[in-house]
Amino acid sequence: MYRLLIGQRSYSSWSLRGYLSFALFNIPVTIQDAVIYGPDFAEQVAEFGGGSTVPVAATDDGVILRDSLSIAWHIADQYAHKGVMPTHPQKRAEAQNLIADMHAGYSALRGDCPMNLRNAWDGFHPSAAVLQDLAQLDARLGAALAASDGPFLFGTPTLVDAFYAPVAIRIAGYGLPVGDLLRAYVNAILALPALQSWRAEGLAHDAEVAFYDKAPLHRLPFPNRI
Ligand SMILES: N[C@@H](CCC(=O)N[C@@H](CS)C(=O)NCC(=O)O)C(=O)O
Repeated sequence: MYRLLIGQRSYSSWSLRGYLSFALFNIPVTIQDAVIYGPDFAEQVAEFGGGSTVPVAATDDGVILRDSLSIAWHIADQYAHKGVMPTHPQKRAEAQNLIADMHAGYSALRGDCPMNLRNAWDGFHPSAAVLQDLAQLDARLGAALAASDGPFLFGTPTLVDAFYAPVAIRIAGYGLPVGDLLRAYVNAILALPALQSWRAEGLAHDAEVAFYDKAPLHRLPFPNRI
């Protein structure tokens, strides 16, 4: 049985990736909540066996996974039979490339458009660097979606979708310009029951954090589809 330490569901994009790495494949996991930047955060993460960030996953027999990427690797190793990654060698290599892209890159998009499942924002103007990230996303995710015919990057949900769900949320929340294939993908991600229940829990329990407020942009309800 797995335990997973996460930050606030409304805001913690890496926690969401960790959670979906279990939930998309119905792998049982018990969630423990931490408040990022709260007074006990560092202690909670250390007690759980992590480093300094969430998510952290643990098993009763002493396995500790202290990064979203190591969680994904572990799931790919242990649950291959659940179709968590493509098996065709070229598709699998591209799936690994896409996960690596997400873990290491898209820093302008991540920095300028923090994930926020509580509100959307009207009138956001992406910088040139964000537009460059979006162009790369359109090209790389668009190629995967065209090859698989959707609705997910490799047809059925895989770990790659766990990694890109927070990007779909940013596209929806900041009204970012993307092509038709990516728009349809955003809607497929927003309709995932695992994401909807995650969002509902966050709305019910998370306190609003001022850092994520994009005023003077106009606040809108977060959309169910774009
Ligand atoms: N490389 C880490 C990044 C995780 C990360 O930055 N998590 C954020 C929450 S979304 C965090 O814990 N921030 C707290 C901090 O940096 O002190 C991973 O992929 O797991």
